[in-house]
Amino acid sequence: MKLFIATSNAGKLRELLLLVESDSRLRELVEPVTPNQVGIEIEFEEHGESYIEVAKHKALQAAKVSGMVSLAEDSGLEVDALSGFPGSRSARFMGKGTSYDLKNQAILEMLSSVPIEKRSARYKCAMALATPEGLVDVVEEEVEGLIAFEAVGEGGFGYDPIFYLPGLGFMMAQLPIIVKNAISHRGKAFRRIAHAIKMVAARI
Ligand code: ITT
Repeated sequence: MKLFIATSNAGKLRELLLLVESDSRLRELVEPVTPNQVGIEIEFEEHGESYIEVAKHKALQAAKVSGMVSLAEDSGLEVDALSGFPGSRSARFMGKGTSYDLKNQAILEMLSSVPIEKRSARYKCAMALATPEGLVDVVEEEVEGLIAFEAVGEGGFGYDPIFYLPGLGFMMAQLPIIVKNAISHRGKAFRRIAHAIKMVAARI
């Protein structure tokens, strides 16, 4: 079965492709298809609802446009000291074209006087699976961390250089992608929805 990985975000795409690849049963059942491979430009209109609602909307829209079973997700970084900001505005904060070096510096500056014990944050990810006939499943997961005092690491994408994992003692951007997938909001959400993907693939 073809599975359309409906995202315009290269970092998300890389992680999702590896998640499919890492599951031996899925690898047999599913052929992942990227927007580039089929010449579909993903440009979701974002509605200001919950991650779950936005993820559902993205997956349904993608399935309709592509005619394929589609996987989409909506995610964001929530910083407690900023009352959950940037949250659903994580991609649009300072403009979509602004580099994450600048976005990360801006967040570090906003938190410059915030002590370590008040720097808690989390990544959230809602992931949805839809067929052209309708929604199949949606899940939401998160990973807790702290906003560091400086950006470190070259891996991952987005806010990963400032997202510190106290349990591991590393920034998210210091983890190899396979380790990030093992602990991340996206990896956890994917492993939960993988069951639904297998069910749909077995039925088709
Ligand atoms: P699509 O809607 O096309 O999938 P997008 O980047 O616009 O791509 P979102 O609206 O879901 O996606 O925004 C998610 C943003 O949250 C993303 O652009 C990053 O800024 C941030 N983010 C989410 N997961 C992340 C991760 O694992 N590492 C770093 N930043 C992340």
